[in-house]
Amino acid sequence: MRFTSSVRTHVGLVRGNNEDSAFAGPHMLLVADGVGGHAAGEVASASVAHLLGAMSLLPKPASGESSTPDEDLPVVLREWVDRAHRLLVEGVAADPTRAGMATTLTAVLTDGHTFAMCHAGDSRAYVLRDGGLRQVSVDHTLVQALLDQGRITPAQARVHPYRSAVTRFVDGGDRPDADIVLLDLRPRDRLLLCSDGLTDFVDEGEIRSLLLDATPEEATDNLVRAALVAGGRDNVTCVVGDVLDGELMPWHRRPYFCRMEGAVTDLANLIDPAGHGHAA
Ligand SMILES: [Mn+2]
Repeated sequence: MRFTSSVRTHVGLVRGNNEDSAFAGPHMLLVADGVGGHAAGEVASASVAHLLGAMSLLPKPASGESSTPDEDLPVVLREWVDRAHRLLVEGVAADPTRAGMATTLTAVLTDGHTFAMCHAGDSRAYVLRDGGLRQVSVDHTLVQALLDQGRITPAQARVHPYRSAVTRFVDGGDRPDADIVLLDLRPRDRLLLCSDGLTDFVDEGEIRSLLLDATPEEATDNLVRAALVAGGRDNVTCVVGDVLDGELMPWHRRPYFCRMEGAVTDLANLIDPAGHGHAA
């Protein structure tokens, strides 16, 4: 199995810069929403998105790509996230004005048989199957914690003064506390990864209807447009990927099927634009 996908991002109608990054390739889908002053939010999201996206293009060093046992996929993803974290540590050391930069990360990787997701922050992953939409990520936010504890209602959560407070990130500080889980996906499932610039402004009923009966390109266009119609007060990024029955794409063909959008498309935002791998 692999993905066919579309990516769209928009700076929105209020903000002057886009701190979101997205990557979509045959074997990985990813959204990262950066935060931090002095343009460092862009650096965090772009560097993490670029590193993980590039890793998904590598042929596996072992003997044949399909020989890897399924349970290794979360371990692989964990290693990539740790490597991205070390890159951000290095980026802060190189330029202390980047201190405090951070990014959400929601990424799904496949080895052709299984799917693993890593997730930190308030970007989201949804699966559309047989017309039903299901959120498969858990928001790492203060309001989600209060909801889990039964201390507020969903209605109170929507208007909570601290609803934008995110409790987990990938940043240049401690090793990231990302969720890494296997996802049960099969051919004809549709994945949506999105930044909070979509979900803060467009409800899940509308998201579902915009994902139905549309190509990935139409769906991403219509989702981003819906966020703008609703005010567009944040950067908005959507990745829609359909699960295809088929072999992994040979490594030399993968770049032709990859798309990047947002901060990651500007080389000036990459901590290691030459990809020398100092952080490895
Ligand atoms: Mn955002």
